[in-house]
Amino acid sequence: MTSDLDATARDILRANDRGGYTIPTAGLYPYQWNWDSAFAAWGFSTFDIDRAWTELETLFSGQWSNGMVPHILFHKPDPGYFPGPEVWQSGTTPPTSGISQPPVAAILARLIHQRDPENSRLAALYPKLLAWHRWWREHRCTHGPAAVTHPWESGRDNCPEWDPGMANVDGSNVGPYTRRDTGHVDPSMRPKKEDYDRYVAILQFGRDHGWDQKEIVANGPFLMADPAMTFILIRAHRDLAEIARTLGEDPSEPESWARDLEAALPEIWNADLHCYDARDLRTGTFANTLGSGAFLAWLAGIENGEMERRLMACWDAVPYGIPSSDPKGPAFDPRRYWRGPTWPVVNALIAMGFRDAGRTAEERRLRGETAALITKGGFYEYFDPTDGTPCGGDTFTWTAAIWLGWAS
Ligand code: 9WN
Repeated sequence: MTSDLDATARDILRANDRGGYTIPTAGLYPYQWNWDSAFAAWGFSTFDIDRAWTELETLFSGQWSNGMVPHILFHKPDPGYFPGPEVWQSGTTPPTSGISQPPVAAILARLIHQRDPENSRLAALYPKLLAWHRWWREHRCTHGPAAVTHPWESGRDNCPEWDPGMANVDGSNVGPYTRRDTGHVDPSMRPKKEDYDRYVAILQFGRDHGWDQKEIVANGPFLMADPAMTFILIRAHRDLAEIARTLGEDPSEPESWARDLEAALPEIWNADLHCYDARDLRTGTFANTLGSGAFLAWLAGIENGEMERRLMACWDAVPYGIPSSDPKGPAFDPRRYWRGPTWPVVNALIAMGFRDAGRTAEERRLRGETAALITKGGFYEYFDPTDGTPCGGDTFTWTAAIWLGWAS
């Protein structure tokens, strides 16, 4: 059984390979996405190490001169996705989006290198990773914790954490546009029209200001501190420092960036919620909602008893995986994208934290629940955590990749 699924997972990665880069799934997502691609590389590393490094190299071929690695690389035009390159207008080659996505590449590059101790390809990537991490430091960590300037930058598009920031975005003047996502999958499982109007409005602000990072952070319509991004960055900075040591480079910069983010954690601790929470940096208000971002504390090695009791109660409320929002909270919607479903890819990141903290029982439980979802439902994008129903896109690259790298 397991070996059949291993073979299917490898077939999915090969079928989604467009020559040097992997699309998340045909139809719905026809381009190269940033964090999907880093997971794809991890999946490839289990059976084709050369292809794994190539995936990361192609991702960094889209790096901007300011160090940012964009969230989408538009290698070849495809009318099946909105918003495409003509909307973003990056002015770069290849054309890209104008925002970034969770920087998991250093975390996964380190795991890939453990399978391939030869240093040359990691060494070539290292300065590019360092430049990207410096971009995060200079343009997204100016308020202390890591911030996102667009819900798409977080990778968790419509999660309830973004509701207070989105409430202040005016989406009424964006002009006509045609969504493509709702033609590929069930619209009731996707973000709503009012969400998309605001996504487009935030995009238009960045584009109309020539993707000037200082202007976007100072005056853009959306700026929220993100616990998930903060925890991912802490872990990624530390892993980058380890990579530096392996290569005989100086690890002190990424080490100090990780320490500074740890020192900023009290700013996103919500004492009423008993866990880390997103915070609107324009108004100072907390989102007051428990989401999967809070669970990524373990990925950064952050623990405390109060948080643990709260998070475990949230997990115990569903049979399948970590829900993307609290099943007992008012926003919970078990099949609507990031407002309740469980995501194998996020479970894999949380499990890395469990493993490193020596929490073998929790790691085993999360792996078992994630494997059950895939075994019963297939390699879908995400799942209903209450009954395991598969949702979103099928033959999904990162679900196949985490199966090969972790869940199998
Ligand atoms: C916008 C590709 C991406 C993931 C994100 C996920 C979704 C895009 C969309 O798909 O976002 O970037 O159009 O909905 O939220 O995490 O990287 O799989």
